[in-house]
Amino acid sequence: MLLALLAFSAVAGETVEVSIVGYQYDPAQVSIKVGDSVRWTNREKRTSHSIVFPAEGGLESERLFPDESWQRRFDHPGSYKYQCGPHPEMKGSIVVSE
Ligand SMILES: [Cu+2]
Repeated sequence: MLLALLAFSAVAGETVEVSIVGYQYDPAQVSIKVGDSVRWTNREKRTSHSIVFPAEGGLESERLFPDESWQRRFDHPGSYKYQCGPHPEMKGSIVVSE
């Protein structure tokens, strides 16, 4: 039981916020630790966006309409580049370290 609690606390990371506004991810570059999460929130007035990870078979969030959020936890170190589905010129990256 105690071991289970310790294991849970070890993987319960922080959540970093990224806003989507003006056809940009803000901040576009984020550095986190393994086990942390990133939450993207669409702050536009009327445009929808998504988050796509091309290196992972095109893993994509749902389309986010204004004020909607999507989050993903990162359990492995690495550099994760992403872009917007409908606007591929919108780019960002997450660097995950041990
Ligand atoms: Cu977009």
